[in-house]
Amino acid sequence: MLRYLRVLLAVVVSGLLAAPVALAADGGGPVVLTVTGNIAKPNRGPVDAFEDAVFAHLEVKFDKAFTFTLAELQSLPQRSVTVRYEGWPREVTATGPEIGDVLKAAGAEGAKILVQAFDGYAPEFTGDDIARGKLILALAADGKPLSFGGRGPLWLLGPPDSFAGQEGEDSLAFAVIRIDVQ
Ligand SMILES: Nc1nc2c(c(=O)[nH]1)N[C@H]1C(S)=C(S)[C@@H](COP(=O)(O)O)O[C@H]1N2
Ligand SMILES: [Mo]
Repeated sequence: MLRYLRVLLAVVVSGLLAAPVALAADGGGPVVLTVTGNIAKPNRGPVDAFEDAVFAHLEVKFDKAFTFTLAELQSLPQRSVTVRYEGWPREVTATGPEIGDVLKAAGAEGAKILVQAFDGYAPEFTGDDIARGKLILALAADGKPLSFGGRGPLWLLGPPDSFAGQEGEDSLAFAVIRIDVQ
């Protein structure tokens, strides 16, 4: 009987401990970025019409992808961009991983890089644009994490010469949810 109780106690305790450990192992939070297209090491399967409601709404289709949580993006080398585009009330210093480093971590390679936002806005870049190494996926600005409903949680940002033919802040998408590489 005592032995039975001890086993029962062990099962209950391990059950209590299991949940937080699992959360830490996946990066500690929800997925904030999905990289699709030509990726070498996918960590998830095809778009699911029910679970992936926003992708389904935007008519996004993929059969494999590589996902990042915010913590995983924070664990990549962080870069800063200080910029003030026309019409902004002040200069902004934003930090986050360089987009090339994000693609490298996802094992993504290609000449056509589409950065898609929550509202469907989806500017396209070339491999040469990315190779300039000037575009970051900002996670924070002026020391504060970017919010959903604000410019976050991920904001594509760079100085005025970040990519070929750049005109001001055109193509600098806020609320980025997906990068597709072809
Ligand atoms: N998600 C998203 N990001 C976007 C856009 C958009 O429509 N959706 N418009 C772009 C364009 S064309 C410009 S000029 C700037 C406008 O940003 P502002 O609010 O700082 O003027 O955001 C860019 N990022
Ligand atoms: Mo614009």
